[in-house]
Amino acid sequence: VLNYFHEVLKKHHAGYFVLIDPEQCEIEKCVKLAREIEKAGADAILLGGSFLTNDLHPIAKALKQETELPLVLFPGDSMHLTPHADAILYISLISGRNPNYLIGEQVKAAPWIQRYALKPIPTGYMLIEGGNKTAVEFMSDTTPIPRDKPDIAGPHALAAEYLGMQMVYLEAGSGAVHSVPEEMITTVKNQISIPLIVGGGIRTPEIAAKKVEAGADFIVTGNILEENGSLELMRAFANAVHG
Ligand code: 1GP
Repeated sequence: VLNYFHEVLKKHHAGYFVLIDPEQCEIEKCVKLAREIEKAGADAILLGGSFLTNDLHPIAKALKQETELPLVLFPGDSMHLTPHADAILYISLISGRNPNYLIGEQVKAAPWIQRYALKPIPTGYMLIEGGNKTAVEFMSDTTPIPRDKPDIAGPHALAAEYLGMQMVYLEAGSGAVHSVPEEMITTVKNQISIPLIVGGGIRTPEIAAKKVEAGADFIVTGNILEENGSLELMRAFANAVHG
């Protein structure tokens, strides 16, 4: 899947991922959304969220059966695992100083990732202040990096690369009032050579295009398509990101 991500970057200016939060949709709605995501030209489906009470297995299984797109888990913790996916963003919340989300959940998840034969993609996950308290901030009990401090974000991303991580994810949090600032994206991008994912609070294709221009390699949208999952809007996002 990581090779596929690199292929996407060779083909397009940047790639587009759509996040499906299993907490926000029942199976049929999730499947319908996934079919539209595929038709719209997105590059992968991320599946996950900060807090989960729905059963992940049947949702992932249905998505896998109904679409050809890579299905990548985006877990909130070590319980959010299923064999019905292609890969998992093996994230360490490096902007925080909570050891449980730096290494604890990863240790608990590792044997299950092996058992389920999921491909782990080591990802340095950085929470950036988004103007409101998001679920990820609350659940992880970590302090986001202030949005006006790109100089703090840069070395975090560089440390992720030096630790051998394969991607960096700048996250304003799902439903953030403010998305990650362009200045921060550019600062981080200039310090690393691994792909940069940006998500949280991106609500229009124009804003997505600005993030790409600033240096984002992959854009993630979630909420906006759960609210308005029109094929047209998804196509507009995919086109804006692919350039
Ligand atoms: C959250 O970055 C994703 O992890 C998506 O955020 O739901 O605000 O688009 P939104």
